[in-house]
Amino acid sequence: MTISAKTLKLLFVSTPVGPLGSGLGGGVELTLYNVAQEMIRRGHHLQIVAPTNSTWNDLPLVQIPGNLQIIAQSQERKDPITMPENSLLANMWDYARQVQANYDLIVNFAYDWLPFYLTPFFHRPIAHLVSMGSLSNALDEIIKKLAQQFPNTIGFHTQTQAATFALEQQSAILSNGIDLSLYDFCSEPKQQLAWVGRIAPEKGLEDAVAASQATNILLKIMGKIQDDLYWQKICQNYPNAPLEYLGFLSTNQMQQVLRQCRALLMTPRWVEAFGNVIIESLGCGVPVISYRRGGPAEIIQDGKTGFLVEPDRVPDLINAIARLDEIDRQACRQQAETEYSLQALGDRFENWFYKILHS
Ligand code: HBI
Repeated sequence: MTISAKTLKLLFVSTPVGPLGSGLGGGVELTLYNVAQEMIRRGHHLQIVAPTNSTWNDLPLVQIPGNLQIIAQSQERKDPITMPENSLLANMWDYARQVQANYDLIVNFAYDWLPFYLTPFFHRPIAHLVSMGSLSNALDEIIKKLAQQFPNTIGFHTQTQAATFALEQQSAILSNGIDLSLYDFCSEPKQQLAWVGRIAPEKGLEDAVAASQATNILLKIMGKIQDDLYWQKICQNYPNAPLEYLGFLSTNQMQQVLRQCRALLMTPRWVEAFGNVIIESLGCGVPVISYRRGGPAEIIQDGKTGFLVEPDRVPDLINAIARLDEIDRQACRQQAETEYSLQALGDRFENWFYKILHS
């Protein structure tokens, strides 16, 4: 049988920043789950190498112990690579090394130096999904080297994100995708807005809170508090903002709140590689108002499924909120179905895997 229709034996190696199901892995956790689910549905054989205490009991996990990796976005661009003792990352990749002969392709979901460095030492091909924009010189360097040595094996979510690494080679642009059956369309929202994401400085929550205070529209905030001081400072600086913090919710709980909102506010301070919450919002028929920066600028159809505004300008967020009635909520759901379904995601990843195995 030609390889393009062959059943693949895939080994997915998780992000090392938190157990799968904890939310610490942020967007890449959701991506890993959705791609794994879709590959199994297509009949491929899959094993996921995951941190201990992972709670995904409906997917085939091998749980590996060890100390979590420091999150990359908390480090400086010139910082040396750090590895804790008894590194979970090293332990996961030692496992992958031991079992590699049982698989056609290994897929790395970690935004960390080690898996990129180890790739030439493996005798099985490794595909790398890079889940954030450029943050570290050491990581940029090893990614650039690998892109030259193994073309097509580096995948990004968006062109904008890929551009931050300035690679010579054309890379795989995979966008992202979600299980749209988990998101219920809502045509009649309440007078409320949503903000969903890890509560940390790079996500710019304070701007959404400022817009909520200025418009006096209730802002439903959902997500894990990653930086407590940052959250406390926002609460002190905007005492009159009508906020409701709901914590880190399951996908179903989150979408039950999100779907009833007039819009999702996306206020990234950095080049958001993609922005899973955007397609989750579109899946519920909820338009997205975002800074014209990174992934959101490639996803939102300005004026049709949301609004793109000048980065870091709260008054422009407020103007866009006033224009929300111009948006047809059905058009938001339609875009999600066309571009961000599990089917569309699976096609992009499967084609990427076959392309790597062909070359
Ligand atoms: N930091 N060191 C490290 N490794 C990761 O895999 C990682 C991270 N920070 C954030 C993160 N992954 C994900 O939340 C994003 O890629 C979405």
